[in-house]
Amino acid sequence: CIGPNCKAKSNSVVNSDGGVNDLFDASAAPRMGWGPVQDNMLDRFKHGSDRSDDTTYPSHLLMRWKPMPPVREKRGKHGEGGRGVTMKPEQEALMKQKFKENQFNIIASDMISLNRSLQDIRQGECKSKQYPTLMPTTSIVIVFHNEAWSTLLRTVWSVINRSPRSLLKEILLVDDASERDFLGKKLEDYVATLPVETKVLRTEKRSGLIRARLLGAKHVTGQVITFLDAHCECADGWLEPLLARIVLNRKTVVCPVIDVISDDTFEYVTASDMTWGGFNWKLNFRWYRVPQREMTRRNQDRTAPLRTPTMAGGLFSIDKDYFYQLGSYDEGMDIWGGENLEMSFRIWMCGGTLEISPCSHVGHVFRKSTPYTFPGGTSHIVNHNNARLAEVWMDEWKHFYYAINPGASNVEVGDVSERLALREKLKCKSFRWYLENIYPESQMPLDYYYLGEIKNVDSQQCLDTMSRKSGEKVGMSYCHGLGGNQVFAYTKRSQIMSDDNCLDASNIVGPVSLIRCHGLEGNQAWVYDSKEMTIKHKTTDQCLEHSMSADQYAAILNECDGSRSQQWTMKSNFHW
Ligand code: LR7
Ligand code: MN
Repeated sequence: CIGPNCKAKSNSVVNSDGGVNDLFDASAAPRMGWGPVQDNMLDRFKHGSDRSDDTTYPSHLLMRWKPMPPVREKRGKHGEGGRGVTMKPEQEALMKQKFKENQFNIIASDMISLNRSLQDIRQGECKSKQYPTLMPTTSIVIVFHNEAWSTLLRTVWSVINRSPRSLLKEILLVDDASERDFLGKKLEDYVATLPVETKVLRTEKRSGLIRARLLGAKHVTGQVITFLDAHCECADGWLEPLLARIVLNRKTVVCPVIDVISDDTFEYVTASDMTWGGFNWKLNFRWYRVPQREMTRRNQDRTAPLRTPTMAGGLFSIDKDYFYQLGSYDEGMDIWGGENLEMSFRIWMCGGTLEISPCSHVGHVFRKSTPYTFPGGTSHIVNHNNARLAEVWMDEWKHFYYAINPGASNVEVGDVSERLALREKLKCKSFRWYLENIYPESQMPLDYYYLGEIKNVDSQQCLDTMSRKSGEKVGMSYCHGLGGNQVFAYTKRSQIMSDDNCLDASNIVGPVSLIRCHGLEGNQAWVYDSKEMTIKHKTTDQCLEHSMSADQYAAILNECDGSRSQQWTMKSNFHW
């Protein structure tokens, strides 16, 4: 992620503890030669499922395949086995200077073979999993704008080297109006020499990644579309687990675990398989820890597919017909952002399933900022895309987005009538259904009394997060009436929250703080009495007070005394 407020994925290591195999045994699958299979042969693939027929994969579209042998380590070369590159001190200056061009260390990347080997980092159980003998083919779609040569081609080679050849229909590289010479004819000449059919498509003008992907999808001749970013490395056995889920249910969209390729050394670092995708009020995609609830559903099996509320957006496989049936992408979205949550909500609300397959691993170079331009301005574009997503899919919860990000209420959303018609046509469920059934852990409160500013009657100042982090005290400041840091929700679970932080009085003396909401009441439970205008802390029965004496910018807890400094209004003076 490179958007505003982006936090790069943290490095962590996979623990390998296994469980029961979720996929069926391929030895039980029908044995036959190449070519079409009969419908009844596929019945074997469906046992134990309660799917309706439109999720069944058409059997004549399936292929036999065999796994690829691992890429051998090239001795003495840089970065082999996924190791990082150590730079000589005299290279540092040049490295720093060139870092800006891609927002990663291009010198390190250029030192590493396009065919470099990686450690087989899969959990033990994954290595012995059996996949269906017959699976659909896939086309790989990689969009890019001004990507570096070595990262782009290493992505391509990792696909070629680690995907079963009979399942790999073609690779489509979509150049989104890059301005780098080597991405022109040189790239076309190079791909002509590759052992797998690879095409370069070009958008006429800068289209953004969403429309570039749509152009790529149009040219796909395989059965499944697999999207990748242009700076990835696919690990051993990455493709089979993705396609296997789609054979079982055509309406499953599957993501790999996204490992971290260091933007500095290009070391390949395994990511945790215990994280899934969520989002916050600002509609940023975020990684969160997989809750116990989902582990229970998976029988504690860490190799079983993980149902994730949202996906990061760049790396996933989807059946081609399902992609279009589901409404592909919103063409009104520009450059970068929003399409990942838009598609995630759409998949779940309209009858599909979104998963992460813990046995599939693909590395991605996570960058701390964006190297390319956003014509029209980064925040304008991201706000525009997110507003479209909020207007079409989020029902009343769109207000949380506009409240915390007031800049978005003024951007032009454009015409969303086609997307609303799509939601109607597909008979999609409500956002409430999504929050209740798919993402109850979300920080979007299901039921709430109030969303707006909380103003002290005495000082006429407002509670303000001051953009502080979890654990710090809540601020008080002049009520600006713009929302943002002064927006709080008072929920039916008695929380007073701003995004994922809750007003918390764990310090009985001293200022009240903002701490990550835990949903367990305790120090985070408050009762607003609209007659007395008090905000009472449930467990201590004390009142929230704007203290002018000790620290005039702090809110504290004190014995309730009916004073004006303990009176608060929850009245919105702004419109979203
Ligand atoms: O105008 C553009 N045209 C493009 O073709 C802008 C970008 N692109 C290409 C770009 O070259 C790259 O290949 O689009 C791809 C994604 O852009 P990145 O790599 O600059 O951004 P990112 O890695 O932060 O993108 C993440 O969020 C995006 C939101 O729109 C997309 O969903 C990306 O696919 C997504 N990447 C991933 O999910 C990989 C894991 C990152 C995380 C979290
Ligand atoms: Mn990327």
